[in-house]
Parts: sequence; structure tokens; C-alpha cells
Amino acid sequence: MSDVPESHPRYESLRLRDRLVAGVEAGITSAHGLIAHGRGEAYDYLLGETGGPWATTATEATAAWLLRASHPVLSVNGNTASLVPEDLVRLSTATGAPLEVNIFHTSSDRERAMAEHLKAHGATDVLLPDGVTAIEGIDSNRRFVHSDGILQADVIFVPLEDGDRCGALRRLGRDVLTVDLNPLSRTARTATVTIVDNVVRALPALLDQVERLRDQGEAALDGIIRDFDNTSVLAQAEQRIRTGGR
Ligand code: PTJ
Repeated sequence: MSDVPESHPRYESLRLRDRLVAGVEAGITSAHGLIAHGRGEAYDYLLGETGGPWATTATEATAAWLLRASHPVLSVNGNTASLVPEDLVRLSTATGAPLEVNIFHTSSDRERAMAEHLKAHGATDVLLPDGVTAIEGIDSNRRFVHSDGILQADVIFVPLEDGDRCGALRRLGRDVLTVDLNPLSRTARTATVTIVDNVVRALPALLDQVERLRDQGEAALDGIIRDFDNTSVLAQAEQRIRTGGR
């Protein structure tokens, strides 16, 4: 932690920056991840730095999709590995969905460092791309996956995603659940479910929803899935940004 005093009005925000800088220094987060985080901060500021009703609705739907999936997978990148490692491990345990490292900016060293970091936060097993198995329709490093993970998955949780992979997975008929502070991004618009909130708030809220819905019957979960409208939650978030909540 840097020398930011706890009394600083932007303490929480600065603490998150510290976590990402530490992630870069530890070889977990890409330097590009700092820029991506800055873009997220700007949207977070405009959204009032709180999850609104759009996020609550999408979080409930994400929980329902994960609980109803046959083969869910949680995809982890360098930013989420630094920001929410414990929550990702807890979500994996709560849903039975394996954690799979999948990064945009190619680095085998970073993949290994991320897996070790997740294990240090309680993960027993972390899937890594094998360098051979690839998803069609993606040109970036994100195409490389694990043959028992994303390759087989029907539902993939991909917080802080880039639009290319999201679009490719949707074209392959997969359901993509994402967390993205930008309701205008290609990922936000292409995903099955978009939680427009900061991943550091979204993950604890998602864990709560998984626990709440865990004992609901299939019909109740299917009802949540059927009634969910991603266009509507994105419009609500965009409206919040445009009006400042007035
Ligand atoms: O570790 P890698 O190599 O996979 O790289 C990860 C990043 C995030 C650098 C890479 O996926 C990337 O460049 O992503 P983009 O295309 O910049 O998109 C990231 C999206 O996440 C943007 O729409 C941001 O607004 C959003 N975002 C950034 N920080 C947060 C966030 N959304 C939720 N919570 C955040 N903390």
C-alpha cells in the first residue's frame, strides 16, 4: 500500500489503484490493465460509484445462469486476478465452475503467475490454456483455451472482457456473462448478461445472489433467465450516466 492516508476522500479508489500497481509489479496484471482500469474509473464516477437497480437485476440473472449451466467456467484476466482473487475462488467453489486463466496480452509467465496467485488465495485447481486448443473466430491470444474448460463451456463468466471474444463466443452459441462499467462497450452489448458495476462490488453481490438462489427450484431460475432483458439494464445504466441520477 502506498502512503495514501485513510482519511483521503478518494481512499477506496486509490486503494484499488494500489492493488493493480502491485499486480503489475508481481507480473500478474498487464501494464495495459492500468489504462483499462482508468477507463472503468471514469464510468464508475459517472455511475455514482454504486451498483444501481440495473446491476442488481443483472447480478440475479448471472447467478441464475451460473446455477443452471451444465458446464460453467469463470474466465480470469490480469485485472480481475489482482482486484478480486478471493471472490473468484469463492464463486468457483459456490458454483462448481472452474477458474480458467485467459488473457488478451500474451505472456506465459503472467499466466503462470496468475494461477499461482489464485492458488495462494485458496484455489485448488486453475485451468491454463494449453497453447494448442483454440476457439474459432478469435484472432487474439484469447483464442487459446483449456480443452476441459472454455472449449466445452455452455456458460462463461468473463468480467472485463474485450468485445472480440465475447462476440465470437456468442456466435458459437455460448452464453456470456460479463461485468463492465461501460454500458456502451461492444462486450456489454453483445453479452447475454452485463452487470454494469465495478467488479469489486459486483463479485460480493453475485456471491450473495448465488447463495440466495441456490435452493430455488429449476422453474424459478428459468423464470429469472426468461424474464431478463439485457438491453433494458444497459439502457438504465446509460440513462444514469446521461442524467447524473436526476
Ligand atoms: O490481462 P489481460 O491481458 O487479459 O488484459 C485485461 C484488459 C482489461 C487489459 C483487457 O481485457 C482490455 O484491454 O480490456 P478493455 O478492452 O480495455 O475492456 C475493459 C472494460 O472493462 C472497459 O469497458 C472498462 O470500462 C471496464 N472496466 C475497467 N475496470 C473495471 C471495468 N469494469 C468493471 N470493473 C472494473 N474495475
